Amino acid sequence: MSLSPETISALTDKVLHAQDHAHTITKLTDQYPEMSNDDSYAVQDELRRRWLQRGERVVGFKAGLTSKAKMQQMGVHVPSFGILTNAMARPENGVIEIKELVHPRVEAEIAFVLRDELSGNQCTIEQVLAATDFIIPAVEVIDSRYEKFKFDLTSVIADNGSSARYVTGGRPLDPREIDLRTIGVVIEKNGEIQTVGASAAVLNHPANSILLLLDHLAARGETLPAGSFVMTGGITEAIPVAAGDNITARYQNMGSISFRFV
Ligand code: OOG
Ligand code: MG
Repeated sequence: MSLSPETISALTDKVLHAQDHAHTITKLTDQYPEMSNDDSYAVQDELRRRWLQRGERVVGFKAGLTSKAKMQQMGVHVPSFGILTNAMARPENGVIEIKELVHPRVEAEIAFVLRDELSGNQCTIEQVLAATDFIIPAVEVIDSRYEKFKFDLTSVIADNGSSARYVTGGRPLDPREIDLRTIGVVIEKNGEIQTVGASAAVLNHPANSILLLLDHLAARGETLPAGSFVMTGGITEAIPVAAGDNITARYQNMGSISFRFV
């Protein structure tokens, strides 16, 4: 950590204002080049405190930048983690207000819901699957608060990994019933295919995102509580959206998720 608690608090104010009021800010590392990833996770801690204070509930976490497509699109080659609250959730077949966002993009992910707590940095994929209640399709709407959607790892962590909205839906599955590496996904915008992928794109197996998240949490003395909802990262590159766009993400054997931007 290189920044003082006062600076972390001021940076949290800045990020939270941009998130709440849908405006851009310059990269935090432009102002504080010495800022570290630990400083940025301290900003996330402070964001979490503010959200809890105003009555939001933490429902889980997201891993991001976990596929080659996403790393190449963003020019950042190390995964990041973020916090998810109930206020970011939107219903399947519902609408998402574009005016609440800066320059949103959508990405299709596999999400896990845990039945049991997971902790420590020694877990295996088998342990993750045994602790999982179900997996479910999730479309994340990311919305960087940084100008032109351009950032470095330290800055994007402080913006909670560009988290903005997410929509779950389709068909939940027992992760032991299918091969988690070969789930195909198709993203359509207004009926036209935008991109296709398979779930192995996420670190060879989406449960590897959970293992990285557990390492991250263990290093901070935290665990992944029972009931956690975890999004494992975009399988393909993210697709820009505008008002009027209809989005459908189709998952092999897991149904589909649709919603609309207004
Ligand atoms: C960072 C968040 C990445 C994912 O699934 O890869 C992410 C970004 O691309 O803005 O959520
Ligand atoms: Mg994502």
